[in-house]
Amino acid sequence: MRIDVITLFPRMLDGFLTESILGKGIESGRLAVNVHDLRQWTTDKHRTADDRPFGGGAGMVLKPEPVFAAIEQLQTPGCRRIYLTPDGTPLSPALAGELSRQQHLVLLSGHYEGIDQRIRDTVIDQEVSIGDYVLTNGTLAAAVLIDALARFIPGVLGEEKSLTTESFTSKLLDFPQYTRPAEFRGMSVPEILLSGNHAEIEKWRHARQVEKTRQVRPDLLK
Ligand code: 6GU
Repeated sequence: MRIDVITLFPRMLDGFLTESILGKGIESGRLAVNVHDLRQWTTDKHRTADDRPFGGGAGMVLKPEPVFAAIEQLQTPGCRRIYLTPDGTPLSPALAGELSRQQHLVLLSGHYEGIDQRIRDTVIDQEVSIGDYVLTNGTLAAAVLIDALARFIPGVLGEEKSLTTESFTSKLLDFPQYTRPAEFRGMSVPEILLSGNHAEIEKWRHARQVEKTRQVRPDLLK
């Protein structure tokens, strides 16, 4: 899968793309992420990518010219062009899974008060939000989207089976995990986990999941 990110803050993604599970997916060639500085498509000497909004108001708005030029250069037939914005469709596991099956995504990160509406009307296919809070720009949201969908690309997550047992694919929150030592500062690991009785362990874990979900996210049980 190929992903192109267009942003005013390309360096925000540096560490994110080289570390951890995602870095391995990129190394293995299953995922290729290219980060582009929007300013490379500006044409004036100040490299202006934004301007004040018509009609007045606070903040700055991304200008159409560099964004159209960027998307027109990077897009391929059949690719999905996505704008990250707090007024987009909420990101869900289903959406992350669907996007992970695309061949090519172009992700546009906006900033400040937004982007010229003509961009959204013409060269954007889908608008995605990562939650009901506002970030200063969409670059971290693009990172979140990439991370969420990379987990659905076969071979990117080390162990395939962790996908199916984790939170939200099952609609239950996770059970508690423990590792060595069995006793730490007077706190013991629950006896059942040391018993080797896998049927009983499964039962215990499921009960903890239901208990945790009822406490923290009762809406998921409805
Ligand atoms: Cl996609 N962008 C910004 N700027 N803020 C957000 C967001 C996106 N999703 C939630 N908050």
